[in-house]
Amino acid sequence: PQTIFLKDYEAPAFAVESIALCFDLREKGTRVLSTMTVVRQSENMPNLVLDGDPQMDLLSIKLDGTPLPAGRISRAGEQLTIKDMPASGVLEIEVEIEPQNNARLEGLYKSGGNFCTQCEAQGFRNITFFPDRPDVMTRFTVRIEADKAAYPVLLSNGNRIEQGDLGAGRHFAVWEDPFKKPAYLFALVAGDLGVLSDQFTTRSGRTVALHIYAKARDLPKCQHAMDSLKRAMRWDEEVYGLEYDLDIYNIVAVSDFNMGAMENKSLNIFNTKYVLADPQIATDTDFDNVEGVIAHEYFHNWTGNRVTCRDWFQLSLKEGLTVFRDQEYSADQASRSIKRIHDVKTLRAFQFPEDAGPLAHPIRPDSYIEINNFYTVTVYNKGAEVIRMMHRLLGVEGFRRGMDLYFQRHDGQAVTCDDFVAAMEDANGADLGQFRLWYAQAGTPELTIEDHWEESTGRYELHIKQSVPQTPGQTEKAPMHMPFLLGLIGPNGQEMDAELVAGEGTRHDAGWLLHIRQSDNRYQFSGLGSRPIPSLLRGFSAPVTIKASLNRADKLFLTAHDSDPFARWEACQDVMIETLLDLVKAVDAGQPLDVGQDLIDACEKILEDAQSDPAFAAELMTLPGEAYIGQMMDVVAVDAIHHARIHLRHVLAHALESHWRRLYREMTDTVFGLSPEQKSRRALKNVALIYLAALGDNETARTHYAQSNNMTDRLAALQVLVNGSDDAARDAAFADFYDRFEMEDLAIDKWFALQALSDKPDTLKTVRTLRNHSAFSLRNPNRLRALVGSFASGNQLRFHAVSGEGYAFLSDIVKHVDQLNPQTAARLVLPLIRHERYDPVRAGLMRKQLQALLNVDGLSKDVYEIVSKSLM
Ligand code: B3K
Ligand code: ZN
Repeated sequence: PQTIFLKDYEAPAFAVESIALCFDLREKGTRVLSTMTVVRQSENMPNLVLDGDPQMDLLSIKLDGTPLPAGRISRAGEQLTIKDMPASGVLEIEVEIEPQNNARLEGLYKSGGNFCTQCEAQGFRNITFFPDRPDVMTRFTVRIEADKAAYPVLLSNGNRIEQGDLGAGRHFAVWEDPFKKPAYLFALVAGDLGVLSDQFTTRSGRTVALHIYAKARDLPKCQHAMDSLKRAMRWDEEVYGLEYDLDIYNIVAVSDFNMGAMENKSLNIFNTKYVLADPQIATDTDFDNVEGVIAHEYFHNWTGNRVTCRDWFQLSLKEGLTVFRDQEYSADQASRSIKRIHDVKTLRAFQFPEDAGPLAHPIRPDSYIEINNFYTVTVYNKGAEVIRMMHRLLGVEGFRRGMDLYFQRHDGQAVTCDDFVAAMEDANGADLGQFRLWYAQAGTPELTIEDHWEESTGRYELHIKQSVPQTPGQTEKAPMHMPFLLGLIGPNGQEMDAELVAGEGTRHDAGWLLHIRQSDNRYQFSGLGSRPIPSLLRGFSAPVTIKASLNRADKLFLTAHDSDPFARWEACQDVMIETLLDLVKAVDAGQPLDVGQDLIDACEKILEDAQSDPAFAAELMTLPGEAYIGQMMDVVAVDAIHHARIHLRHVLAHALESHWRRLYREMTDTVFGLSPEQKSRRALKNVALIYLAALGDNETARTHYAQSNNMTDRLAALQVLVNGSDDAARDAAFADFYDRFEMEDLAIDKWFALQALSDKPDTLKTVRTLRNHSAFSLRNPNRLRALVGSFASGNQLRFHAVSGEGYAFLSDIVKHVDQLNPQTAARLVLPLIRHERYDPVRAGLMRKQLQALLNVDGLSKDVYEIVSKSLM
């Protein structure tokens, strides 16, 4: 397969002024007629090159009304070349495609009997021949013809300008999008769908009709998405002054979808997982995720659609920025600190390993084989951290000035990450020259921090060294520019007054904002009456790892006293990690396991104060996950990590038993509700449940399940039961759950996932059995992720069983899925690629499966790229 390089970018040779598409939707063989006006942009390129799936059946092609002779066209691979194209002309191309057989879920395909599309990144070329690149923007008019009974709803982008009957049971609709857009934002839906409708009045007084389409039986579950949409529309007006720009906003929920959702202009297509929510089928976390993704896709209307990417290497231009915007939106809805903790956990759990592994790439990659492989946590979440750092460096108002200038300059254009940074610089008179390295260098920077207190002078010095690790293809790294938020805390827990006498930084309401620019940075503070305890990297102000000389007592002091909630949580997690790593060593050495009374005391304090912010206490008391503990080790000690973690939980359960029993009682509400306070109490109650189960108390989980009236509680009980010793209770609960939710795909996904996540020794056997369950399908990405994804990426203990059977199971699934849906197969294979982190036996078994995959005939370039890079 061919590698595409950023350095080879060339502007398009032809522009497309407009395109009219006509879809004749059929059960077998759909015809698409496209009529486009093409205009030459560059004199020295006589040929017009269009992209198109090699499988696509080209029925006819005309230029200015005359069929093109065979000699004028040639087809090779994904390209159709029209030789000696005049300076402008009208091309008419008719193709036949087979959406009914499209298991890749890219282009036009069927889901639940309905037609829908997914065109980002390069799905439009499966629909017709077109310059399928984001810098070719054009005006779309779309006519859809279909059977009226089977597909009463016909949707595309923009406004519906015509509709009517065609006779013979068929009907049509014509949609026109007044905005120019790249082909990746094209969308079409034809189906039998119900609709929930509402409206929104923009601040300039325009009325926008809002519609959420879903299967009729799911409409009652769409209200939360609708409410979220309206809140997001208001938020973007208030925070960025950005209004919606069309009269209609449509969302369609489909159950077969490779990703979460897609921001097609005025016709978002969503995975049902991020639309449907009611307390019976969705957990509190699901509610939050729906709200976040609805907001994300809405925010893309400006950051993505009005201003789009010049080429796919610039993907973070829209994704990093839009993730940052949705994170901030969610932070404004309930708890800012908990949102930050969750976002950092995601970054550490998924992006840090990616950045330290064989697929490490900068947020603006230099090359790719398959662009779908670059919709990564690096491009999205590290991309959002990079935006967040600019927000921090320029301040709220400075950032807003930069955004305003960005839209003023680039509305309607396809631009680059550099254009974004330039707007931020020019609006603020700032120099982000060194900062731009974040776009080019991969790898998570490592900070090593030492401090020095001089009693006699009252001076405190912080010495921060940074190094950026080597990553594939990047051996030389330069130091980066980053904001480092620091607090200096006195013995009474108060922020200390001080003066910065050496080093670059400013006072900030949340502490000191230090600038790190060099490999070696020194900051000196004077005017201190006693040694401060440093609160480091408050709010996680840069996406880095830290090694600091803080001792355990300092960290526990911060756990109790830091006024920055993120730093408090971080200090507590740090002590837990330290404890867990000691326990791992003790397990391995067969020594007695000691937790340390100081940690128990700190936890007791947390539980005593838990009432004031139950969700925060729940976060503090949630132990770091097994995979994250593994990241802290040179070689992942799969089994010892599991034992150490169980042990720590057991100790904290016993030592604090009376608190757990009290909180379990106090946090139980009689009436269910979704207010932030009620969700917060539920979170702590369900953490208490986990600790009570660790006491060997099976009864509480059984009762918890039986009495639950919502999915959050029900799932919490199942999670405990699936790992517990009470097999009868577990089987009864799982059987009850299945019967109760048999018709609810999203709930059944949870049923598959929970069983795959069990720490029981026979989990792989269960997973194999579930693979043959009648409700399992290799064609549905949600189901695959629920069973296979959960097992391979969420169950370190059982997936990494030293027998290698977990690896063999995964590679077999990947091989089968790849023949249907390469994009999803390439994601499923990821848990195999970090073999260098495991002991030689496991690493060898992992490589053996990767090698076997490489030898598969007809392997997709998606899987090929991931697997081959992981073996380099
Ligand atoms: N932009 C889409 C992702 C499309 C995925 C293509 N493989 C979703 C989003 O980030 O909003
Ligand atoms: Zn996005």
